[in-house]
Amino acid sequence: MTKLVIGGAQMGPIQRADSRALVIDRMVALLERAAQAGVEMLVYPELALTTFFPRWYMTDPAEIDAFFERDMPNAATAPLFARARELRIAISFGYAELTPEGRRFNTAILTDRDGRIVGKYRKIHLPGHSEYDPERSHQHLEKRYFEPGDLGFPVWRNADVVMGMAICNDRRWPETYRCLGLQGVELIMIGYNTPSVNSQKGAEGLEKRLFHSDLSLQAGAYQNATYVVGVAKAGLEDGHPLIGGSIIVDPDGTVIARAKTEGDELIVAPCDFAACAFGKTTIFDFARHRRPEHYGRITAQVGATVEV
Ligand code: CDV
Repeated sequence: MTKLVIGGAQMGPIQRADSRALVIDRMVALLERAAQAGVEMLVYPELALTTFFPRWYMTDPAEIDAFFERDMPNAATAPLFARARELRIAISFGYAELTPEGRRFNTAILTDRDGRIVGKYRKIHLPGHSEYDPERSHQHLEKRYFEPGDLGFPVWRNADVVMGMAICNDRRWPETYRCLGLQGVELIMIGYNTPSVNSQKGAEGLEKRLFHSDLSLQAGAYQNATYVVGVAKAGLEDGHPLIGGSIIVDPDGTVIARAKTEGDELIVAPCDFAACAFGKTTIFDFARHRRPEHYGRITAQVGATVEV
């Protein structure tokens, strides 16, 4: 069974005025550190190339378009792909995707160790709202700038490991992990941008937000007997704080690496994918224990209904 050294490249804040070139320099610096640490698969955050722009209410199409990538790789990201290929490190990172048809997605890509894109995921659980909301302490306009992903939850065999991706809010939904778990996933990579304060509940601050993040990532790993890597964009971005708390979780649900800062920081864990087998063949042996005849509501129904 495969062993792979996994890295999480947590990124500190990216300000609205920061250029793509500046961000790519930081991503390459993290890649170099990862190479020194023997990392073979490196995971970057959601929307890694820009500030978390859904906090801004914008109406000017040109202003919005400036946050989106039309091609991947492109001129700005080519140095990252080239260096990853030289160092033989597979990478995944998130970005805002504008398709040739004019569709917009919150996307993550996965490369193999030769720098070729082998996987793409488009965020399915888009949080927030689509119009300016004066009731919130800050805006979260993902429903304005993106449409829900249309690629489902695919997996890829990469470096001999079954890998899947999800993005930020997806990590709070058990459906995400189970769709990947049903395909035998062994490594789930999840970038995130999570504000340190709940925009609709000011009393919910950093400590509780980190707790919910850990809780979600650890439960998803344990209940599907898979490694999970959660990687933050963190710190004070455009005056708005984002949680850090990047972690790597083993298939037993235990945190085996954790970021200590809210800046650019590498976390590393050597992962033995043989460790996925125990859970997958015992308590979470889906073929023996699942009862899908009782799970119809999960796909037939969206909102909760009280029928008693
Ligand atoms: N980028 C995100 O998806 N952020 C959400 C916010 C709404 C809290 C998250 O689930 O972390």
